[in-house]
Amino acid sequence: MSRTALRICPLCEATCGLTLTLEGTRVTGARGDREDVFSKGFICPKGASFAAVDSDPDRLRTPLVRRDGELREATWAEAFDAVAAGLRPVVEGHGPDSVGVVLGNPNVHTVAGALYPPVLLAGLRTRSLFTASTVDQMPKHVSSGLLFGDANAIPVPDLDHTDHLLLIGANPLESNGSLCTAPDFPGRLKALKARGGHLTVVDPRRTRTAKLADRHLAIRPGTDALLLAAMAHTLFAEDLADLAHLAPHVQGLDELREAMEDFTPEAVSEACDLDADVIRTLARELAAAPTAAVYARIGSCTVPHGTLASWLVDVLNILTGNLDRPGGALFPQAATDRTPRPAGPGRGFALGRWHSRVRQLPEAKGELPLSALAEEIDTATAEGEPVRALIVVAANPVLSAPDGDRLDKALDSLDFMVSVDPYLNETSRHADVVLPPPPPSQSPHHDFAFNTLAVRNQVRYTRPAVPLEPGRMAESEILARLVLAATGMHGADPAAVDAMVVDQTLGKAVQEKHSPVHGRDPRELAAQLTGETGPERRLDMMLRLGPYGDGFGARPDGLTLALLLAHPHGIDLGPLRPRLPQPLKTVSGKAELLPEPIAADLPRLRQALRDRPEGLVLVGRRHLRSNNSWMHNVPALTGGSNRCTLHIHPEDAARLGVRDGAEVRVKGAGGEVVAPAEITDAVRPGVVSLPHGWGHDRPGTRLGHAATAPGVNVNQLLDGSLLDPLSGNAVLNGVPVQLAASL
Ligand SMILES: Nc1nc2c(c(=O)[nH]1)N[C@H]1C(S)=C(S)[C@@H](COP(=O)(O)OP(=O)(O)OC[C@H]3O[C@@H](n4cnc5c(=O)[nH]c(N)nc54)[C@H](O)[C@@H]3O)O[C@H]1N2
Ligand SMILES: Nc1nc2c(c(=O)[nH]1)N[C@H]1C(S)=C(S)[C@@H](COP(=O)(O)OP(=O)(O)OC[C@H]3O[C@@H](n4cnc5c(=O)[nH]c(N)nc54)[C@H](O)[C@@H]3O)O[C@H]1N2
Ligand code: SF4
Ligand SMILES: [Mo]
Repeated sequence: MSRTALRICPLCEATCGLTLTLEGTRVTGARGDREDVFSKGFICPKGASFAAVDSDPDRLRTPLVRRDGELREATWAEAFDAVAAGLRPVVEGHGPDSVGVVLGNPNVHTVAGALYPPVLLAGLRTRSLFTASTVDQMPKHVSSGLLFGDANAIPVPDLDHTDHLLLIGANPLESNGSLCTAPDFPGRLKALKARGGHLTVVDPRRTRTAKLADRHLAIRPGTDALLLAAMAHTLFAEDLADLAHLAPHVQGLDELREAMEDFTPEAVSEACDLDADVIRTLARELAAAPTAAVYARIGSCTVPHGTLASWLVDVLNILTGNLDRPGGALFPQAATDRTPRPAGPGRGFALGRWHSRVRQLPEAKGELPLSALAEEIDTATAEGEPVRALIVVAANPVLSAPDGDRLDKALDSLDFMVSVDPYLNETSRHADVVLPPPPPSQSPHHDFAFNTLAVRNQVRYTRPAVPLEPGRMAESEILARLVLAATGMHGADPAAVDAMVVDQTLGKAVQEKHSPVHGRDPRELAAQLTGETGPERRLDMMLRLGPYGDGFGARPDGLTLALLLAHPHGIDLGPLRPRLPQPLKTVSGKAELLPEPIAADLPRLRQALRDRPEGLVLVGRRHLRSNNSWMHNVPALTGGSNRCTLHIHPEDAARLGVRDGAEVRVKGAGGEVVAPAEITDAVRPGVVSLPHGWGHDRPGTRLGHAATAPGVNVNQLLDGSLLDPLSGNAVLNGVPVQLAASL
């Protein structure tokens, strides 16, 4: 007999509510949940393929442990014994920094990934932390850290209310949005236009999003910071800067005006390949719109001036008075946010508190660049121990980071490696132990991360749609046991990990004057927690301490897990509201418009005014039915237009003698790949495009379908040397390449 169950989709940042159809314990279908308070029935082709993603026969069912060089099926007990035996001698013999931790993208899409990695890092005390953030959005964290004093205070565009959206280096019609959680992003953009709003898209490719726009500017890759600086310049030059309600919360306006002096529209025009008049128009329109928001993503982050571009996005929102007002860009307030402390000066944000061993690259937000992972393993220096053991959770850096071939070799040289991953793929094949989490249908879901980036405040939780299959272990228990094995407590009850976090959190909360539980007894509070599992009790605790919480009885109508469970389609908490000055945690207590590290990086941007790159540059692209490196194994999500081809403009193709469909050799600093050409004027002249996450042709993986159309690894064209210096983020777009017809 078939039944249905609700499940929030974990496959992208849009967090749509799904209604799953189940036969017994098997998911057979998925449709949008029309009653979901946020997504209201929206679903995309990926979500519609939830069943196929969930039941992929290549998903691992048992742990694997390497014996005599071979990965073999093992029991959970054997696997964790092997983890403890592999990690502890490295920690004890070489110190905690010799154990690297690599955290990948799906950690922001799972309950376990939100709750346990912080405990692992605190327990292990390693500084060798590498995450997908430094091939993605680290520039935004750094700019928010410097501007607002909090690396996680990221304003999001008020999509549903704005009159004017300037959208840069993002393609939400395919990606469904990023650092801006908005189920049905396409519908929201169409609604913006339908209410008379204006959409400008800046992208070197004429994307599906660009086609929807009122204006599309095909900028030269890597030059958005120049464009935005020239817009800021124009606002000052034409006396259009108007901070309005923001004036009391901002400092450094005069210094900023001076810093923008050189960036006239004429000065940047040639580098950006945009008319100076068009740049002026963009600035004037932004200032004139009743409300407006500038929003930028991957194409503006993964470039040499990623932090400057990210900073300028918020600078423009501030200069036009659009930050922190409805219709502009606002700070969401998630239900599991910590109890907001009273406004006032904070500790600020520091960069470079330590450095990587080999290249001396500064940490950002406690992380070292993923681009430096291979060298931190394979290069000996006098400064300290190399990374000898690796804990990889939900990451596939062999494909997602620069120079996978070098990383491949480096991983092979480790003393020990453990991967928490459902697949035996390009990265996990190097592990000594693979710990497979259950498929999403067997896991609970709550968006700890994405609710802090959502265009509407709301809260939803879904329990596992089906029980754990026999032999499966919940990912939260896998990670709790991993924490214990890594920190010398192998064999202890994994529930102790949750209990410890609850004790520490409540112990701290009762001491905070602004907390609703100030002065109470933490044991009495802990006894009130409800939930069937450790993660549920922790969610209950966070909700109750949070900004909408019941404060453990202090606000009886407030949120609790029980209340959330009584609302299976979620609870709407209203539109985004102005919050300043509360989110500011800078030392001055104000938004600091021209922080010192930014000012020190501006000479590099001035230099870029004169750069005229010759030859072709490479950019990426995402396909609607893809998700980074791990969905090419699902037949329903591959084929058709989702192919690993090299997009090239007809003029470039003619000049280089490249025929449509012919194999082309692409060379970069890190290596070369051969891919079929797809001639299209959707990409501007001088730019070629390859998608990432392909290259499934390495031996020893278990990705049967992906291997039938492996594609090539675009990141092999990179050698890891190109970084945004402030954030350590890899440069993945605007990369110089050479082309030659193959054979
Ligand atoms: N050239 C180029 N490179 C890029 C990008 C680009 O635009 N261009 N984009 C970058 C971006 S934005 C990102 S976020 C990174 C992503 O980089 P990664 O996070 O390294 O890559 P993913 O492909 O997302 O791989 C995630 C891994 O998690 C596993 N996984 C899936 N579901 C689960 C789960 O529920 N639990 C666990 N434990 N594991 C799971 C998958 O099998 C896979 O091995 O790639 C970056 N790389
Ligand atoms: N279908 C699908 N959805 C996804 C993912 C996926 O792999 N597939 N990945 C998820 C992840 S991890 C992330 S981080 C998000 C990313 O979400 P988005 O940021 O929307 O990602 P992209 O679709 O890669 O869009 C980036 C755009 O930037 C353009 N671009 C490249 N270089 C430049 C430049 O120098 N300047 C400007 N202005 N534009 C440039 C590219 O042409 C591309 O169209 O998507 C998420 N959603
Ligand atoms: S848009 Fe994202 S969250 Fe929504 S159904 Fe598609 S993949 Fe899932
Ligand atoms: Mo990402």
